[in-house]
Amino acid sequence: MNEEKIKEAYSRAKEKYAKYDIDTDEAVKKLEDVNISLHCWQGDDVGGFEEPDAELEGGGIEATGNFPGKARTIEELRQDLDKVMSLLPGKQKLNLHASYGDFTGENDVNRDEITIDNFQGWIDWAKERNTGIDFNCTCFSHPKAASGFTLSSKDEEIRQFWIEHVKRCRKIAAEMGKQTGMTSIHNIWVPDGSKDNPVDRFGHRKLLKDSLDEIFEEEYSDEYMRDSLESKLFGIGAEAMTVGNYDFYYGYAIDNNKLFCLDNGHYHPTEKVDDKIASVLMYLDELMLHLTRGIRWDSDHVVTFNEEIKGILSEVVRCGALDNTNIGLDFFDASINRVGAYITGARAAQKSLLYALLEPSELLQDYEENDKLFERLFTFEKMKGMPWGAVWDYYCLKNDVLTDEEVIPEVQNYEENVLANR
Ligand code: RNT
Ligand code: ZN
Repeated sequence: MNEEKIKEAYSRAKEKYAKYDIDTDEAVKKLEDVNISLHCWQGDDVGGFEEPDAELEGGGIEATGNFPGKARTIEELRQDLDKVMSLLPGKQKLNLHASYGDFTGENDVNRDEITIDNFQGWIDWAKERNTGIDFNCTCFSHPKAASGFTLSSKDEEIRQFWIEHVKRCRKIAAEMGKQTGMTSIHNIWVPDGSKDNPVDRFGHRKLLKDSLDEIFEEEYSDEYMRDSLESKLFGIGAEAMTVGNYDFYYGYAIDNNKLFCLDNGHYHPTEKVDDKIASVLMYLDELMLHLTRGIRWDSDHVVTFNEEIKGILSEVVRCGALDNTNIGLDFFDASINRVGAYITGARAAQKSLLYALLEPSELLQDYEENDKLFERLFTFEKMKGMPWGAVWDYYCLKNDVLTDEEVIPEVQNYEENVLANR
């Protein structure tokens, strides 16, 4: 598509949206300011770079597929992430898991011994790219997570091991924030749960609470790092109880002024995250999102431009919470080109946000308040046919990245010249 055509289509779209009092330039500007946190774990199917290679076990999460060319080393992952970022408009930061540090040579330490030395390379990488890093402790895929319990384990030695790990991760996150000049969100998700009905839910939840209390004793400047807590309904092998369920972490976050992480794969299938946003914002002033796509279960398929993601991001915009929402991606598909998966999912999230920013909010609210509910419904439908795609193309052009039309050959090229040689 040539520049002139994109601009022409954009100016027609701009006119159309103006009829609804929507300023497309303004929407594009807002979109440009949003930083998407790009999860490292799509690059290698949640494997990480520890020695020996950790199996994705004990976590109730599963990457399926064996498409060739996955990143096997930090260098390969960085190469892929650079490619991905070059194909994304707007801003991105990195969302790193602790298992993705540098564990070579002297840095080959266990998770309760990690230090900034394991991550300085990533910090330097981020600094060179003028961006920041969000961080995650890795409390799965490890022999000490094999029982299915980590921070809520009744085995005191195991519990202390994970407490130490998470404490160190928070310290590393603070250092990441300090060095990059961008706050690092440290997200805690633990797989703890049981396959069948336990008798002592209370005991495990009390242990998780005690562990968190101990972990958070050390305070870091908000400017450097903030804590986020991610709940879950169930996982494979933890069907009957997840210790850190919604009620648990929501209560804990409110009590302790922590961020709450909403992963849209972590709820009952008919329970929607968009409906939770305004409620959570009544009590907490900052959110973390894990955008994903579950098919029949928390399968973590690549995010697409669908009703669910549009709904979540529309709520964020409607609540005026864009500035205090951290948008992270959380999917991992090993059955397709992984760089292509990143680009598809990240662009889908950005498109959904653009779509949300192009909503005729005043008109819709007016209909709602005047009981004109057919009109509200029809307007939602009408907006689907509006030329948001022309605004998206213009956004790509303005950010000097390829339009959707040009993405496939570029990714195929990368597959042929880089991924196929791995
Ligand atoms: C698992 C959680 C968690 C993980 C990452 C790898 O169900 O969604 O966020 O996907 O930590
Ligand atoms: Zn998640």
